[in-house]
Amino acid sequence: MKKIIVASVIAICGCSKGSSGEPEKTPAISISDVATREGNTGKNAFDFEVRLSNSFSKPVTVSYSTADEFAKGGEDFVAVSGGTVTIPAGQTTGKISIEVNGDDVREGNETFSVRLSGPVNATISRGIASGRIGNDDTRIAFSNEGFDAPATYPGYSLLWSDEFNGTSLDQAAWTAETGDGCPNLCSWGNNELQYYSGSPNTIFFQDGKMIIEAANEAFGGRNYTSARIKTQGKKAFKYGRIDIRAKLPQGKGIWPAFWLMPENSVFGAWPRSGEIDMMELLGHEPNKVYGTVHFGPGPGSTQISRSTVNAAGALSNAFHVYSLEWKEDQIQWLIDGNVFSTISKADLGTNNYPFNEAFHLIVNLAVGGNWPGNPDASTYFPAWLIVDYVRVYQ
Ligand SMILES: [Ca+2]
Ligand SMILES: [Ca+2]
Ligand SMILES: [Ca+2]
Repeated sequence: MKKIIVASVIAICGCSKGSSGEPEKTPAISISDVATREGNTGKNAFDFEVRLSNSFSKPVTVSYSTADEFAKGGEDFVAVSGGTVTIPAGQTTGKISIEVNGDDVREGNETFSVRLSGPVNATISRGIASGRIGNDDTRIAFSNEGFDAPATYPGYSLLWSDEFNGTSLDQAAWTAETGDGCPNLCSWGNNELQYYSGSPNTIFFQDGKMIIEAANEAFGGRNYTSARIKTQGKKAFKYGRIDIRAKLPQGKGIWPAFWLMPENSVFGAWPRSGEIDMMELLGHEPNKVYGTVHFGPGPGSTQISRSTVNAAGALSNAFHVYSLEWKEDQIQWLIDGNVFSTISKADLGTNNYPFNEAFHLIVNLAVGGNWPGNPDASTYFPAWLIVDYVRVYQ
């Protein structure tokens, strides 16, 4: 009779009976997140704790598997499918150990997940945990392959160059702009999402290159950090040839640009004094480069914009040289020495031609905005704009 009563208790409350003779509660399992550094060599254990809400008189088992997020099984960690962990009777904690592959290459802080299923003698209260592999590296991996410009051109002499062979930004030539454009030009006038933090994580130097990094890192009220540098007040140019050798990033919502703005705005506020966009790329069209001029009476822009497609594929695959050939009443855009757009004074029609004045250079890496659209789940961060040199000939 007593056993029948106990059985009915089990049926009603899902309880079992412990050694004390009191009804015991079926435990609930939860798994905790892990966030730790990647490590630089070998395999490093990321230990996920599984915990029972209460001890139980029988062993508890639960299955687990890993799932890729930006961290990929086989590449960043050792994927597990159908693993099992047992928490012995009377205990409340167990451990799921996932092996993370260490390396010395700078990456984003990538995550994967560990998912619990099929509990025995327990229920699941928190069944998905995040494993965050923290970047602990400083150097990015890239090759120097690609087009390189000649060092000299007939009829030109080198006026100024930055070969980016040092370890910091040349303050005599460049200013790193900070902020989100507010209050005067919030979101830099384009609904861009990044905050130019000015931190060494957003501009760094490696192997004779300047690297601008856009990261999905919250800062200054924005969800992304990046960098923007300009020569305003330090280096301004009128006419000549400008060569910039660079490897461009790609990905939805990634928007690198080399562009020029008027040093003195002698014809008034934008766009009346003009804007020359030497190179722009929208990360979802990684093989296409745009060259544009903005002009006109305003307040909106009148523009002439042309593009060219790199037949060899994404411009992130190799270095290319982006150039302007700029003369009185004419501007040409080139990639790897080939002209893809020519604009002359006559093309502006009855508009004032503002491009026979001095302009300064801007190099930036934007995230999101009206033209490229915003990043999505496919966008890999960090994104890197790798610049080998800027050379100005006259
Ligand atoms: Ca590492
Ligand atoms: Ca790494
Ligand atoms: Ca260089």
